[in-house]
Amino acid sequence: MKKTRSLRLILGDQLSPDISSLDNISLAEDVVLMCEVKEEATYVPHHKQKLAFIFSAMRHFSADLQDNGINVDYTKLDDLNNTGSFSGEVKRALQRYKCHKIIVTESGEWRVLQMFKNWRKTFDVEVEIRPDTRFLCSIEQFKQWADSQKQLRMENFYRYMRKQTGWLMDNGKPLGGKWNYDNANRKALPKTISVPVRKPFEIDRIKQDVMDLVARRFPDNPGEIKPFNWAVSREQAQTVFKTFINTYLENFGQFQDAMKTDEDFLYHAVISPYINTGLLNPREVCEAVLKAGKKKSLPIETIEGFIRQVLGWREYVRGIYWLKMPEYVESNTFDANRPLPGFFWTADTDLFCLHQSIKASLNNAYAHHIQRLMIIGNFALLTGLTPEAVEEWYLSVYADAFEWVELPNTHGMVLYADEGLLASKPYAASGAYIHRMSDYCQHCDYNVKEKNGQNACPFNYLYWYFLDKNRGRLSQNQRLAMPYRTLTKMTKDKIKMVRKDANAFLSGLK
Ligand code: DLZ
Repeated sequence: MKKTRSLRLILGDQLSPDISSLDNISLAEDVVLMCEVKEEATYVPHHKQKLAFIFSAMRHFSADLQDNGINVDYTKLDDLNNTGSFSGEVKRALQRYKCHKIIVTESGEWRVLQMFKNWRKTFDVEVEIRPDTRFLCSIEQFKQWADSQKQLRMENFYRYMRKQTGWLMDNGKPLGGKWNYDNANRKALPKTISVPVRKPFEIDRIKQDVMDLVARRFPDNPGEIKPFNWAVSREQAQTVFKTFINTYLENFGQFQDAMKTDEDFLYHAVISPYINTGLLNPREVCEAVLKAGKKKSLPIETIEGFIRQVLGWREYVRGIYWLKMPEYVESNTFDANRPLPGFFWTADTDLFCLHQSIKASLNNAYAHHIQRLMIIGNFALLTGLTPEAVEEWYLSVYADAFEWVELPNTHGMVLYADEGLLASKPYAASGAYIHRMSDYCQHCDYNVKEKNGQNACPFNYLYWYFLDKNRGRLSQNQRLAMPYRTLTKMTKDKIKMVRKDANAFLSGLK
């Protein structure tokens, strides 16, 4: 008899009811395979909460599929026969179910896609790899856009996507007259404002089992498992998103770049882990924000700021990743080679802004984008930390981090290690920026107003040291014309002091 059964593999970041690998599934015949495997759990030292979030979300998703009459074969990490890899689990399932075909949605990561392609040679069955239709721009469409461009700038891609979707458009022109309201997204938080507290979810049976598993199997991984406040099902993720719309959205735009001591989430949506694992769909969140903006007459900078992150940045970095992998990782613009300091894993540093941002990352498996870019990333850039180590850290600690999104953001935007392919200038800043955007400096042992000497904020002299050291590469960059004019006017003695302070600081960095 002819075999007609398909094996449909669903990965831990493909937890969407409309994932293409489930299209035209036969409830009578087909089997969905989901597996917790050591290979994925250990390819970087994932934060404990990231592991618990992904495994819990996978188990909930499997239960939801089964409630809908779908046949799911689910391997838990601790199952005795678990081979520890996708390939091993697929092989076992093929033998168990006598399938004639594997169906899978293309993976988010290049490494895993190579594995899928290899299966065409190693398994004696057809392997159908379907496009991931959850993105708003396909890989093919991005390539076509890229071919039409001299430079691959996010802003131009974003405008293209605004035209494609018609979002925030008015007769072919940007709504409100401007494409980008980034300038209006940079207000510092007033002292008196208090951010509404977020309600945690209850720890259900699935979460508790998984938290116990992670605590037992990964005791030395970064971060703490508790408090575990992540939503782990589509229903819970929708609740988080609705709360964002009703409670936080109206202030999100103006305070997008603000930072405040011990306020780890401020007005951010904190939905990136849910979109990146598939619990929420990027189109649905954008449409809901557009609708709320109209209904509540919210300021354009709020709505545009949100749409820019999801329709612009998120789709753009994914496009860059698939356009440039696997070579993308190889460049290292500044030949940066300093090892990651130990405090990245403990937050034990006397630079208060860095302490706050790393502490937030380790406590929550999350930090908002300005902490990631302008505090932790800025420090990594200015001190010349090795790109590979910084990238592994970002991929490990954040619950939303999968290589397709982490790598361009870290390699390109944070470290400018891609020779400026992604960012038009390095995101380098002195203490003045941190002081303007946060209240961190007032709690810090260093003095942000001092430029040199033992008490001076290290970001101050490290910033000028970075520009001085990289004159050859950066001084012709138009976007850096102003700081280079200042640097040119600096006296020799002043530059000597900058170099001395920076070298003393860097030699003490462990
Ligand atoms: C991140 C992750 C982890 C930690 N564990 C699993 C797992 O056990 N099983 C699984 O299907 N997916 C996991 N993931 C997500 C995968 O790493 C992700 O799907 C691939 O990197 C492809 O993007």
